[in-house]
Amino acid sequence: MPAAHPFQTDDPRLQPIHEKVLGGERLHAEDALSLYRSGDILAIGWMANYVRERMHGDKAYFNVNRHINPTNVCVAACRLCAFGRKRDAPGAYTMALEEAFETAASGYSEAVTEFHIVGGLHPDLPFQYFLDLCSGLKRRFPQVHLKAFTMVEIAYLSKRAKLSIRETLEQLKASGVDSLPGGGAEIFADRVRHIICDHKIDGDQWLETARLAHQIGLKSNATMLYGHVENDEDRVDHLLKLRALQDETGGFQTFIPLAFHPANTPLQHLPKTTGMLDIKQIAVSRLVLDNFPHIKSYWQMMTPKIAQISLRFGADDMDGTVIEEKIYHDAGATTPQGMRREELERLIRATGRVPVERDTMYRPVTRTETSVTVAV
Ligand code: V47
Repeated sequence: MPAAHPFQTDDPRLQPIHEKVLGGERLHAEDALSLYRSGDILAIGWMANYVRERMHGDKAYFNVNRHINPTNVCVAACRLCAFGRKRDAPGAYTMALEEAFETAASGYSEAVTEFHIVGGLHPDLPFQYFLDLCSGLKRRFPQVHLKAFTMVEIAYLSKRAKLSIRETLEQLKASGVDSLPGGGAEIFADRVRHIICDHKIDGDQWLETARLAHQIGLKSNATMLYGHVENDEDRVDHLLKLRALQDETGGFQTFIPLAFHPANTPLQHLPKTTGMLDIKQIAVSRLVLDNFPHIKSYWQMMTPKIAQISLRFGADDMDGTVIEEKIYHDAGATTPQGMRREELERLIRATGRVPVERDTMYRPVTRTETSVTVAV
């Protein structure tokens, strides 16, 4: 059983939570609020680590993936974002399909197992472009998993194509989409959404789109963007809504808390998140989302150092090699735009965990000099 060291805290609010955690009992909204309001990060981390080790032992997952952002042209103009551009603005780009296939192929020497594909809400690109993108990638790279399009993009594409969300998802699935990434969830509360992403689908629509994806057999991830204008109650509300949907569908694989990077956004007057909040957010996520198999500490946005420490505070996954990250780098991230597999493994080993290369479905991947095999 995990955690040989005794649990200690001088914060009386944490004692009853500790008892629930040991007994495998579900935490409620007030418990989650107490966790956010306590300064005892070691006690919170102890509990999150206990749960993490109960679920995954010493395994720490990563994958070898490539990001493809086919366009940064976006009609939404979210205040949280430094990536999107209006069609004619300097720096706006849209990849021709051949360009997207070439992008996919570059860096392929690492034998990626996943393409993570997200982009702006383009006012003119037809739905067929996205179907052709996916079917073309599948034809060229049949063994690579396509984790493509956030709930926000799905809802937008369905409007553009004049199809229901279900039909949109079904057509994308038939063209090669294997699962959906977790972006666009931000914070579900309307008050916050009006400030940071006024033109996006609302929280209920995000959840409904995820529900429909899960119903047709597409797994997805979920994210939460924190560290801007939200408060503790908003974060708790967000986590509990995700937990409730997961009870219903079981379709979420991984939860990824994303720290807000203010640089180059209309919210650049806001301060960056602190290390304390980043680590606490990982731990609270692990404790509250008891039905999510995985908590990812995305090194690109957490920094490799914080992501590494989070493997002892509730996270069991660091995401991947992430060749060519753009969204955070446009928002001032100073992390590298990719990391080699050996470096990720070194960071994980230094925490005393065992690195496990996984595919998107968390099946172990075995590599030799000449082959990549996924255990089924
Ligand atoms: O939805 C945008 C966020 C998300 C900023 O599913 C910003 O495996 C911080 O969802 N500062 C996209 N965050 C990234 C994402 C993701 C990343 C890694 C793995 C997975 C997965 C999903 O990035 C957006 C938004 O929430 N974002 N701008 C910014 N300035």
